[in-house]
Amino acid sequence: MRKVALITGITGQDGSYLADMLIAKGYEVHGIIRRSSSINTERLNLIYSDPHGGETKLNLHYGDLTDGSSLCRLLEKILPTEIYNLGAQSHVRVSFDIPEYTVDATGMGTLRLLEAMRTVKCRARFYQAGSSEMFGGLFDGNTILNETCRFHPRSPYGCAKVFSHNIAVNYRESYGMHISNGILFNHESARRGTTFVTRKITKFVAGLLNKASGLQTLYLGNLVAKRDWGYAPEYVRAMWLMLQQEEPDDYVIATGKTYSVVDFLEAAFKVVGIDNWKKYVVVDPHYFRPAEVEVLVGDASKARQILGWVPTVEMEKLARIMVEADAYGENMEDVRALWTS
Ligand code: NAP
Ligand code: F7E
Repeated sequence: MRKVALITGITGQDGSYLADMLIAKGYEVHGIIRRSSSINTERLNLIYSDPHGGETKLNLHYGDLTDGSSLCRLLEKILPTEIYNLGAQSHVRVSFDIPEYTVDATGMGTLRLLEAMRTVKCRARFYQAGSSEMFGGLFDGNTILNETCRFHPRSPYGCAKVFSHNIAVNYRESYGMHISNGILFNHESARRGTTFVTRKITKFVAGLLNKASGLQTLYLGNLVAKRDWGYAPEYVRAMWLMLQQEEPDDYVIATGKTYSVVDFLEAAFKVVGIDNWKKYVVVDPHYFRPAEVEVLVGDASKARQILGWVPTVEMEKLARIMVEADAYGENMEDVRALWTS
């Protein structure tokens, strides 16, 4: 059977891992990339090969979630059997600065892609990258969030993701499309963007090992916020598992444990043998958000029962993996082992 995947957001953290995993599973992988003045396909370096050199399993195409006609043309050309919609303006703080663009790409982009599918009669299975930010400020200190909890987004990004989730459910119900929504809690890795809090910390900590780096102060925002942090390579496997099910459905993907930014700081500094992280950290209100999501923790029991998905990397191990990768480079053997175990 043809196994052809189309990934939006392939240059991002999750897209690059997913592409690697799918190629190993024998898929022909296609990804949509945006034109930019400098090349930003760095995360794909390990799996990219020049198409002029013969057959390649990774195919990149220019397109954009804000440009519906490009999506139609690509679907007609590629004829995917699975579509993973990971493209988004994914930074919560930045979504307050560019709300219109965020909603256009992260919200309307999903609708454009689904409409493109209807227009060209594409029956591919579809994964929508939902987020724990959709729950937002719901946490009351007791509730571990699952698929039955209501949404209360606290940012333009969260609002856009709620729209995408709802339109995905609506297209599943209206047109019988095989669409699954993942509601993923924070997941991090060596490939995490450097302005997200975990990677900002691990990059700084690894820099302390290199005296020449010169950075002695780490400016951060809200240190008491708590997140359910998992490991991205495990989370992309959950996306794939969702599309292998006979019936489409919605799943929370999370570790079930929550830690503060302070906890993560302590764990990351401990990797390089420093107890007194306070000596290096200064709180800068610039990084505060107009509305914050204080605590998130997810219940992935449904994914465990139906998909057989179980996370194995928790916060302390995650901090170690990330600091070591920032210091010495990513260990892809360990990453790929997670997809075959
Ligand atoms: P990421 O590293 O920020 O990657 C986002 C990707 O989307 C990049 O490839 C980016 O391209 C692309 N993109 C941005 N705007 C686009 C547009 N207008 N058209 C097409 N592509 C566009 O995000 P990630 O961490 O891999 O997350 C993947 C998806 O899961 C996102 O939808 C995110 O919102 C969602 N999510 C992430 C988490 C998490 O903790 N990581 C949790 C829940 C949900 P450029 O490289 O050109 O910028
Ligand atoms: O913030 C606090 C900040 O930007 C985590 C995205 O992948 O996960 C991500 O969104 C917490 C927040 O991730 C800094 O206020 C403190 O409480 O790393 P973050 P996020 O906002 O949780 C969700 C699930 C997604 O879907 C998103 O796409 O850390 N914080 N100091 C800081 N955050 C940042 N970025 N920078 C700081 O200096």
